[in-house]
Amino acid sequence: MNYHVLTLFPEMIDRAAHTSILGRALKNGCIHLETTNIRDYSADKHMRVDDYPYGGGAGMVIEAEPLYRAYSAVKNKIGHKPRTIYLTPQAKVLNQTMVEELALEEDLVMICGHYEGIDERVLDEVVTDYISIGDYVLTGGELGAMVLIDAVSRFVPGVLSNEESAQFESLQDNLLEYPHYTRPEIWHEKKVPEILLSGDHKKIEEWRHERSIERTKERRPDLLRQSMKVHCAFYGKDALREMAGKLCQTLSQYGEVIDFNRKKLRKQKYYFDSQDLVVLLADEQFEKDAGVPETFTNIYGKDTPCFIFWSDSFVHGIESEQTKQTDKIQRLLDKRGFLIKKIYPLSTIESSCKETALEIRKI
Ligand code: 9D3
Repeated sequence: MNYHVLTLFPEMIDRAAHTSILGRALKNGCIHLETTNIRDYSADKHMRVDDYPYGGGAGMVIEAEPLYRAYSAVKNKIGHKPRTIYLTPQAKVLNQTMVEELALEEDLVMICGHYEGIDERVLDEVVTDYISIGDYVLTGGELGAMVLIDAVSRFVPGVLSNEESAQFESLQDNLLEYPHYTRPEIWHEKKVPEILLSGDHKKIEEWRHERSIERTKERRPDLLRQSMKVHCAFYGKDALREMAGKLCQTLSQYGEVIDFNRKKLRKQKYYFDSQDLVVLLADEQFEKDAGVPETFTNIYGKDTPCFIFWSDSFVHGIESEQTKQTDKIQRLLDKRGFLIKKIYPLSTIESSCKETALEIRKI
């Protein structure tokens, strides 16, 4: 990942970025950072880059031309029009989904304003994304850029060690994290919860999930309303089990994998509601065996969002027989209360588990 920051105060970025985990990542080359002082591109003999606002009012406005020249230098280095973020309070507030999506870029250009703002005309030409870091007022965009760099870098391969890994995020399930404890067992007469000493991993996981929900209810009830339970149901060859497992893990810390290959599970009825997210995976085996709906006839939704990964021949099926079958199951799921969000070819799941997860989380 290459970060390019255009700012009037490059030392503010440089200092912060060369510390701790980011400092290590810069040293070992996982990330690169180049700060450009917009002032270096001033055409003025006093190196001035701002002027009074047309229409009057308090403060100064950064001129279009110096910023444009600083930007062009970076753009030429990159070789194409880059993803260019203007940090501003007049924008959508950054969240984890946006962070993970930005982490897929090779280059990120960030523009930091100071004073009242920047001439709108240059922003119109170069900015691809407007991002705020929260609903409060800062003195400039530098801390915003720093927050973005910090959050994005956690998803750049090699930045975090295995221990620090971004695999299981506290925000991944829209639930807050459970409480943590370490030695000693008793501190200020407070004992560590008994269950954590039991060694019963299943019980511990259940306990942690309950504490997560409890804590979210108390501190962030707004998150709870948006949180989803993920179920990945699959039917087909053994390879699917692995895919379903991997996707489920990427989507949710507490996701559930349902194996429809087991006859017993196929007989059981499944009821989902609108807080559930159901992902169905099926390969050609499904097409051969079941005659279409048999396998997924026992699932019932209630405005339940649903993603389907279908064997590629189904998705791209030109032969009318296949299209008919896809239609049939689509109608069936629709009647059952599922909202089919998207149907993907199964092959895309393997190559891009991560991108797929992001796509799914956009709903
Ligand atoms: C005092 C001037 N304000 C008028 C009410 C407008 C204003 C301009 C520039 C307010 C703050 C700033 C500087 N802030 C940022 O550049 C900024 C920011 C922020 O202030 N809050 C949240 N996210 C961001 S990202 C960049």
